[in-house]
Amino acid sequence: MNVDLEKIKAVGLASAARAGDIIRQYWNKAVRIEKKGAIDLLTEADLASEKAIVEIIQTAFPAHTIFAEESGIRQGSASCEWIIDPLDGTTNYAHRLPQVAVSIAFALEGTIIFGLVLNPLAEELFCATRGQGAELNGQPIRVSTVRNIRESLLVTGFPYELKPVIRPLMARFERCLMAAQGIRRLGSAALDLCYVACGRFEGFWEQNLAPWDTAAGMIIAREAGASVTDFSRAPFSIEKKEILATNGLIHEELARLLSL
Ligand code: 2AM
Ligand code: CA
Repeated sequence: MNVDLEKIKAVGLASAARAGDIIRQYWNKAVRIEKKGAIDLLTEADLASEKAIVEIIQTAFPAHTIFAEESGIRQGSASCEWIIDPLDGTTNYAHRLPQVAVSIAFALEGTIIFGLVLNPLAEELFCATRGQGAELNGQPIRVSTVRNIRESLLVTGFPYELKPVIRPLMARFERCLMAAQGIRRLGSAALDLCYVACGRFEGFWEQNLAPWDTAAGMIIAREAGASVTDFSRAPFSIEKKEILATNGLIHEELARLLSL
């Protein structure tokens, strides 16, 4: 099947720009509001962002499937699918920590061929097209060249529902913490993947993510030279519950630390 990739990119970028404006507007509105009020604004920002993205994409491509976090449904032609997180890093947003993103990916017959992750507060736009590399604000990006875990800065995330996974999660965390130069926990899986892509981190792992958390970040990381697998080194797909993304050079070592 043939698609107009340039139009897909243009529409994806236009919808992200609109969503970014919305997220910034609510962010500025929330300055004088207490935390409880901030949570309502968060929900509003989340919903308004998704509504804007969906409207722009549906107007341009009425037959495409849209799979987005808040509506969570898949309808339309399965061969062309948009996978959308209108506001990744929601807890950060509620606490006014500017580590948030809009994440938009496009899949053709099940293969992601375009992805973008925009942090509208930091004004950083990551994007990638399959086979054409990855960019940050228009400049090509690559993974880091650090070769061992001892010199690596790693990033991870914790799921909302901790109880079922707390023991293996802490065991993995302990092993990696003892082995690495340092570990960060920033709260947006989409940005974590992009930070591996541009070499800020050597590796990222997390369990219990949803497809919209990883779809765009995964292609950005891969196009920047990252290895992206599950914890057992099998190729990652967005339906999987575990993700391990590294600069490639520390992949084996980190996978070994994660295997319990
Ligand atoms: P969110 O901010 O959109 O909810 C934090 O560890 C990262 O994981 C964020 O990207 C967060 O997305 C996501 N996340 C955490 N728990 C999740 C869950 N149970 N389902 C889906 N995504 C989750
Ligand atoms: Ca998310």
